[in-house]
Parts: sequence; structure tokens; C-alpha cells
Amino acid sequence: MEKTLIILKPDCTQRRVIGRIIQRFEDKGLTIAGMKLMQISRELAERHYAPHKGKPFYPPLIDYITSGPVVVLALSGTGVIDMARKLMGATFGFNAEPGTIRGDFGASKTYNLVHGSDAPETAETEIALYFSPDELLDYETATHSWTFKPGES
Ligand code: FUP
Repeated sequence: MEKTLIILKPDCTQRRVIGRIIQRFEDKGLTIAGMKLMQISRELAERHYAPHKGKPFYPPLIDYITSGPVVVLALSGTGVIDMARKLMGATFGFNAEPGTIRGDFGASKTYNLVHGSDAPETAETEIALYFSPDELLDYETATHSWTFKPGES
């Protein structure tokens, strides 16, 4: 089953909106395959954001993501990578569409609440950074067959 890595960043924890944001993903029908509260070390942050190294926003991005507790989730579902990113909205809250997580909760460039993997290869690499295989559960919720129609293309 396709999976994606979601991080509810330190502003989510500090603003006490973790529950409301997880609710968006649950409402969509996406399944939580893994979840934990943790503080990201600088070493892990640097591995995660290696593709952005050298960009002007890289140092503040590392400071921000390591600044306090985050919730990391592995979500599963058919098409979950794209669906999660649509739910998140555009990168910066001030121009994200209303109805999206960033559009409804965010107004900042840096404090953009949530991270979601952008492609299957990145999702696989990112999930492996945050979860060991025994922390990921493969299961189907009771509503699954009424959310994803079997055989639908
Ligand atoms: P996204 O895929 O929407 O999370 O955004 P990117 O991968 O392009 O950027 C990663 C993070 O860097 C974003 F969450 C926010 C931050 N960023 C800035 O702070 N300034 C920028 O100009 C671009 C990105």
C-alpha cells in the first residue's frame, strides 16, 4: 500500500492544533500506519532537508524543525502522496487556498505547519528516516471498503 511521511511541525504542537490537523487526514479516509511524538535532532533534520542545503532558507528551516516537539505520521492509502499534499495546500500559508491545512491555519513562509513527501521515492526515503519497519502497521480500517471502491480505476 502506498505510504507518505507527514510531519506536524513545531508550530502545530505549540499552537495546540495537532488533533485538528490529524482530523483532516482521517476525514479524507487516509489510514495512520505509524505515528509518534518526537524532537528532531539537527543531524536528522540535515539528512531530511539535504536537498535544500545551500539555499538561503536552509539555516532557519533547520532551526525551526528542531525547535520543539513534532508529530510524525506515516499515512497509507491509494494515491496518499498526492492526496496529502492537496490537503496541505501551497507551501506558504499566505497564498495557500482556503480549505487546505496551510490555507486555513497558516500565514507564514517558515511556519507552514506540515510536511508531506512529494513523490514515491522521497516518501520511501523519508519514512525510513523516521520509522523502523516494526513501527509501521499494515491494516485496513472498518470504513476502508466504503472509502476506496474496490476495482475502481
Ligand atoms: P513543500 O514541499 O511544500 O513542503 O515545500 P519545499 O519542499 O519547497 O520546501 C521545504 C520547506 O522549506 C517548506 F516547508 C518551507 C521552507 N521554505 C522556506 O522557508 N522558504 C522558501 O523560500 C522555500 C521553502
